[in-house]
Amino acid sequence: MEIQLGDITKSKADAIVNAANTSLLGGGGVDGAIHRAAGPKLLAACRKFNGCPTGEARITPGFLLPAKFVIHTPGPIWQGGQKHEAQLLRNSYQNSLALAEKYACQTVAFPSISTGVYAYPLAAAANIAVATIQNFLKQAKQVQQVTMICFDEVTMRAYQRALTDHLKNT
Ligand code: AR6
Repeated sequence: MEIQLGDITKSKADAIVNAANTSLLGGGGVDGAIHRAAGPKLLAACRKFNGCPTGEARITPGFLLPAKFVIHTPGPIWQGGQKHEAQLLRNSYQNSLALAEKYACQTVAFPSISTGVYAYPLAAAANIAVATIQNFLKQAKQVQQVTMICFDEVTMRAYQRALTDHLKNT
């Protein structure tokens, strides 16, 4: 996997992942940016799902985005760590990757799910993301490259640290 600084709406990956909410009807942060860049057809496609539970994932076309698909997953809202947040965040990465695999995506780009408005502690979230992605890549048949696209340097450094630690310990 790779870690980059950038704007996920510019990514040419086969699929980009959206840090959505359970309504799947858009919001602020990366969700707002993806809906603005994809155009109004994205919202129309999302309405058909009637929402999505935390940790699950749904796929739509990318419409006006360079990416072919958008995979929408609501990550957990941080509530102190005793509300299954870690498992739910793992599920968001795992279920998004499983959908990418099912749709024969070779390249997938993720934002830092749940570490913005949802307030998941950054270092802990980065460790979960890296471990889940690296484990998935060991057995993936379609997905070849996964990129974490970090919007700021603090976030990028946290994911770089998580990847370095993961590679040291495996
Ligand atoms: N490209 C990549 N990363 C971005 C971009 C971008 N264009 N814009 C923001 N980020 P957040 P959450 C980063 O709050 O915590 C929405 O309203 C951002 O800096 O977008 O999962 C949804 O509708 C941060 O590092 O997502 C939900 O209601 C990361 O993306 C709620 O926010 C995630 O921040 C989801 O909260």
